[in-house]
Amino acid sequence: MTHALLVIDVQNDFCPAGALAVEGADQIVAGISALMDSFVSVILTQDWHPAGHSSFATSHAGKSPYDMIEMPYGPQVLWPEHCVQGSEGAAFHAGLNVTRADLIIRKGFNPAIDSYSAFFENDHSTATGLDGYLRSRGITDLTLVGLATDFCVAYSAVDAAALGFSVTLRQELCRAIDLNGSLAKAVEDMRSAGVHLT
Ligand code: VGL
Ligand code: ZN
Repeated sequence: MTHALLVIDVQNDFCPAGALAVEGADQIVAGISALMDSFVSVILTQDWHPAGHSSFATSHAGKSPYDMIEMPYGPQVLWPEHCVQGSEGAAFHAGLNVTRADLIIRKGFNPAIDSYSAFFENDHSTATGLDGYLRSRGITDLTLVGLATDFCVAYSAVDAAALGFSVTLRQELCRAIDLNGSLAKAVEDMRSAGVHLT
């Protein structure tokens, strides 16, 4: 059994003062960096959108942030512009110990498809390559922490469990957006997928 820590999207734009601020996000950063010492492998994800990305409300005439639209792959929330490639908002929070990362996996770079999960884009079929990386390294168990509990963390946890990894979510080291009950739904989805929630 080899156990890795998967740190989801601890980036400036999801922290207070960021473009898509998640309440209390800065409170979990020191705890996540400290937790890295307990793992042989640490993997980070980084939301990484080109300018004009299809998940941005500004890319759709007449739409506002948090509106829903129908994309070819299903319903999609529209977001404020965030985590634009190379921007300060896309950079990791200064308190995150990025030195410990074996791998940084970027996602959301396809202009036409959003990617919440660290494993698949939102079409649920285009792979990011993380599954193959973990299997090649013999990693069987994952602990997840980061942002946001009800979007990128939950999608990653559910996909990881479905792919056969043993998945633990440290809820105290996550923070949620909680849009129209999305947190309660995400917790239920993770429970039914077999994710162990602490
Ligand atoms: C996220 C919305 C848009 C996340 C990323 O990291 O949870 N949420 N892009
Ligand atoms: Zn995003």
